[in-house]
Amino acid sequence: MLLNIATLILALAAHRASAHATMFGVSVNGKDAGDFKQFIRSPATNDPVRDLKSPNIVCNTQGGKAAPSFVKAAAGDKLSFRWFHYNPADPADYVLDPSHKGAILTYIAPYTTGNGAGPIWSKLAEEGFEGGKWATIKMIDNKGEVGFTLPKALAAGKYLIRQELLALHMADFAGNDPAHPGRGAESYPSCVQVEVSDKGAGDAIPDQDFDFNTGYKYEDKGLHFNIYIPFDKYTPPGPRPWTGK
Ligand SMILES: [Cu+2]
Repeated sequence: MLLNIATLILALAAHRASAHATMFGVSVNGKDAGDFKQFIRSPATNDPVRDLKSPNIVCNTQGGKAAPSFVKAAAGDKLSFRWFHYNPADPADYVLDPSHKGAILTYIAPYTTGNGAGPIWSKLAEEGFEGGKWATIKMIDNKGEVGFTLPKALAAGKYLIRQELLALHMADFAGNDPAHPGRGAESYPSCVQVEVSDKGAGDAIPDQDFDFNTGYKYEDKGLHFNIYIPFDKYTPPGPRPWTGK
């Protein structure tokens, strides 16, 4: 009981409203892709999403508002998404509060102007707790950048790429536990419009058909996980990554 109270105080203290993050940029093979508002469907705030039944869990609160343009890339390119707390131009600001320990997951779907709800997603990359460090802490160490590679086999065309910080600092109780309201994993999803060129592209269409509203469950061990006690292993929610093979 004492441990539980200590954990609760720790978790509540960690959850300052100001401690969240959102996505502020994209690089392709190390080159900045320019004004992020052109291709990221940015939410109006940096608040987390906790409701697994809401379409906001997919591409956040502005997910159904298409951005004007696309990041141009090729199959096999190394993409990098850049996260920050609030204002990357403010030298006193920071990437993410280190209380927000958790996983970083990247998914892809065929392009839609809609909000991304439905069984259209495949996972491209995931990192949870490896080498003694949470993925979000590695991201902070890496100045907010999270890299991944577009599979060589990926077909040319327009896509949405969704990257999610999955903070687990409140996830020692399930997100729908009536006895512990406001707890559970905090998702920070962001969707980027990407156009993959014909050059060097394969012909594989991502086909995992994952649906966040039915595939993410409150009791999933990847979303309901106590980071404050010793553990052997953490497995993120969702399928294992699609490789195009
Ligand atoms: Cu936060």
